[in-house]
Amino acid sequence: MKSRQGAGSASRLALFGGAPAFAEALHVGRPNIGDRARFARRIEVMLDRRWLTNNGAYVRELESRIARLLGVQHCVAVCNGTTALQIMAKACGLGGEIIMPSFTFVATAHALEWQGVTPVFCDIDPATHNIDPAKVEELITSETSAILGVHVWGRACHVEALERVALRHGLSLCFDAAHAFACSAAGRHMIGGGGVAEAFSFHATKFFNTFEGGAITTNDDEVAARCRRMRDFGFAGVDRVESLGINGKMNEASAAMGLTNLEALQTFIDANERNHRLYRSGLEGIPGLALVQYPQGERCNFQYVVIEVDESASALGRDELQSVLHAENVLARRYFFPGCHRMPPYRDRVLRAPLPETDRLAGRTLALPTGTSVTDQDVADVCGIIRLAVSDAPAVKAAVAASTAGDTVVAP
Ligand code: T4K
Repeated sequence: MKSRQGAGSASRLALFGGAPAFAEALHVGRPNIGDRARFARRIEVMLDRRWLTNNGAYVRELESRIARLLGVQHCVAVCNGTTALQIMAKACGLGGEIIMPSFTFVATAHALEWQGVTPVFCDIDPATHNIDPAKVEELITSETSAILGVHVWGRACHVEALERVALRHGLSLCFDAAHAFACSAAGRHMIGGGGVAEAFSFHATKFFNTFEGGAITTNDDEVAARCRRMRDFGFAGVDRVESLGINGKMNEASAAMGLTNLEALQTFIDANERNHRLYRSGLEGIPGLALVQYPQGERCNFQYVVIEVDESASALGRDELQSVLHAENVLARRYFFPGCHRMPPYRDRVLRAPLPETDRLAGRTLALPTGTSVTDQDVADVCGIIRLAVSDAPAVKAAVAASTAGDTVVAP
């Protein structure tokens, strides 16, 4: 790998025709994997038991361990985070319109829209990247049934402020906690027990994964019972269907992965925290670059390393920086660009209120590789590439424009 240390000409960047810094792609979402031997043993046991899905022993064990970890009464494991959101919404009786942020992965909106509930997009607080409670109220109509907060990057929403708005208007409050497994809110409570219910994703790219998977957590016995029924076609017993349902069950291989990864949870968090710390020092002082920080005094999973690029100070836009990194085989991602409200089918609708902060942020954020497969040297190299690119921003800008237009890229 070529040296990235020190100031120098950006001509060393792969953008100008050199070899990429990374021979293999450095991904943002490489899965964390716990002890393989323990996982393999669990799979053997599962095969011997010949019980592969439908509320198996591993699923039940995983649910009770997660409930204990999060300090919540009920955990209902399901096949993915999107289904968790859908079952949660249905089990909580949400309909009509739901107020939610646009600055989130599109699954949050799709999960609602898919079942005929209309997402109404609310702007975010630029300081937290989360839904702005002060802006929720002006979006409420007689059709509104709920507020759906998203704990973006695992940083808790302003739960109490949202609770106050929900209470004032008789709305339900639920959360998309896809990013927030093992994180706390307000320094005390683990995320999972907020609002009526919360929905988690355990997708392969999440720091804790069950291949595909997710869960709904709640302290409400009725909601939990409905979620259990609904994930299993509405069955409440053999041959006894009590409600509408779907197939949202988690299988035993996924639960075995979950149990194995739970045992390694702290190792994953430590690796993420270390990477985050290394990025913080590696990116320090680069003009126009701000690393999203995690709140002191909270439990955090540090699973996203996100930078905000302020082009007026860096002289390089977020997309240009992404082009530089991609040329080096660093597959940084523009989470969450361009915001749900600018994607089909939502983009053809009239917004109830403008979303200036969402638009601004969606043009500035870039997620960088982290996780247990990312080494200290990888982080140092990624930081070196970014520093080099910003140090010679005008030349890099011109080169990105030329390569986009299909022209010859001229080294500075
Ligand atoms: N709510 C929120 C707030 C969410 O962020 C998500 C999902 C959901 C709800 C829905 O939960 P799920 O239904 O997905 O459980 C990824 C994930 O697929 C998605 O789960 C996640 N959020 C979102 C933020 O990121 P993509 O489209 O970026 O995935 P993809 O395939 O491009 O993978 C990302 C990176 O990870 C790539 O560089 C490739 C790498 N990768 C991926 C997989 C699957 C690996 O290295 N190994 C792998 O096995 O959405």
